[in-house]
Amino acid sequence: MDNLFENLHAKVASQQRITDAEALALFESNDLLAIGELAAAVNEHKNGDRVYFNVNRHINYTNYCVNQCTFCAFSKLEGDDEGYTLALDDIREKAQEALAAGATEIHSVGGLHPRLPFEFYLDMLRTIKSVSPKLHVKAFTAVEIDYFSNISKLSILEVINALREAGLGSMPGGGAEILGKEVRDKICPEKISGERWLEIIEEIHGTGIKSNATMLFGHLENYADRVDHMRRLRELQDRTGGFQSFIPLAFQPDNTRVPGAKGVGGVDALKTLAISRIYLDNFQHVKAYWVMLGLKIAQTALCFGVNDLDGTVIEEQIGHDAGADSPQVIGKERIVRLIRKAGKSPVERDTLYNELTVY
Ligand code: V47
Ligand code: SF4
Repeated sequence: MDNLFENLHAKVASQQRITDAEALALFESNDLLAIGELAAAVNEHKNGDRVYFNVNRHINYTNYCVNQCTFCAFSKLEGDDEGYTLALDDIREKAQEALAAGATEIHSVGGLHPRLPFEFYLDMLRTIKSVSPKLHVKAFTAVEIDYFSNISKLSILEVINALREAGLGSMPGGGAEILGKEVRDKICPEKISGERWLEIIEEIHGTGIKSNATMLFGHLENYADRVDHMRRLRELQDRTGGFQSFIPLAFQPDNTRVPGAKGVGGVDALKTLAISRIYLDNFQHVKAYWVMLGLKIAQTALCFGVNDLDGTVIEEQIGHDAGADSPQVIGKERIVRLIRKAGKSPVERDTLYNELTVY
């Protein structure tokens, strides 16, 4: 073992945080197995051999979006034949199906629709909760919260409070992309800045609402951009403690407009997941989103420090529009089997990581 890994093993064993320079050195190392071993040790200490999943359904209520992020194959402009907006009745039906299939969570995000009023989003939450108050609604990103504030002329806090009253339970981690300005200006110039994303999330955490954090990787960013992204999240988490899990999202290049982007190989995916586990010492969970990673890499990631396999999903659109070749849905039994075959103990959780069934 060379010096880097010796030092880092000693550091993580004594609960010390690794530096940005050390994270960068890990990205530049080709010793994937040593990185994985370190990440697995960190995760073992935090979560033992438990690997979480939940039973959820995605509802992407509209794909119309006033932004045109270059990495996004999901968004459509008005007039496009492939554009859609779900009616409240459709949303109710999808929530009923989810409930009947044993879902505990509805994960709902969409584009920034040019004309829907803020009231639509409140009605959507009320509709889902009317199906069952037990369904946890994890919805909207900081990008949408900022947009709702613009269209409703309410403050961020007023928007959050109105959403919460209508049934919002927590928030997913989308919209973070790469927080640094140079890359962000190239991949999503119309989106709120990285600083604004962090500011809104800080306000959300201040109200007691939990969220996740994502990082979209494998497009135009370099390793230093990834470390800078994670540093900003680690600093915010030090202040709020409001992030539940970190989810590195592997970029899917089909039908997108990112010049020269080729998508993410298995080595880069595993390395990125593992390094995030080592670096983000104040995040309890690192999630492998199998929709973007594929099931095989997502399962392998469980030996590289990852302790969450996301959910059963159902009807995912954002990654599949961009060419993800993973299934649209996988059943609970399959997730349990994948986790067991990785030598771990599957645990079904709810959105807030309360344990529901230990297998
Ligand atoms: O913010 C868009 C990403 C995100 C592409 O919090 C793409 O539990 C890859 O945030 N290739 C939305 N990614 C998805 C998301 C998410 C997913 C699963 C779980 C959770 C959670 C959150 O999808 C967007 C964007 O970063 N995205 N286009 C693409 N071509
Ligand atoms: Fe719109 Fe979100 Fe797609 Fe960007 S990533 S174009 S904000 S739907």
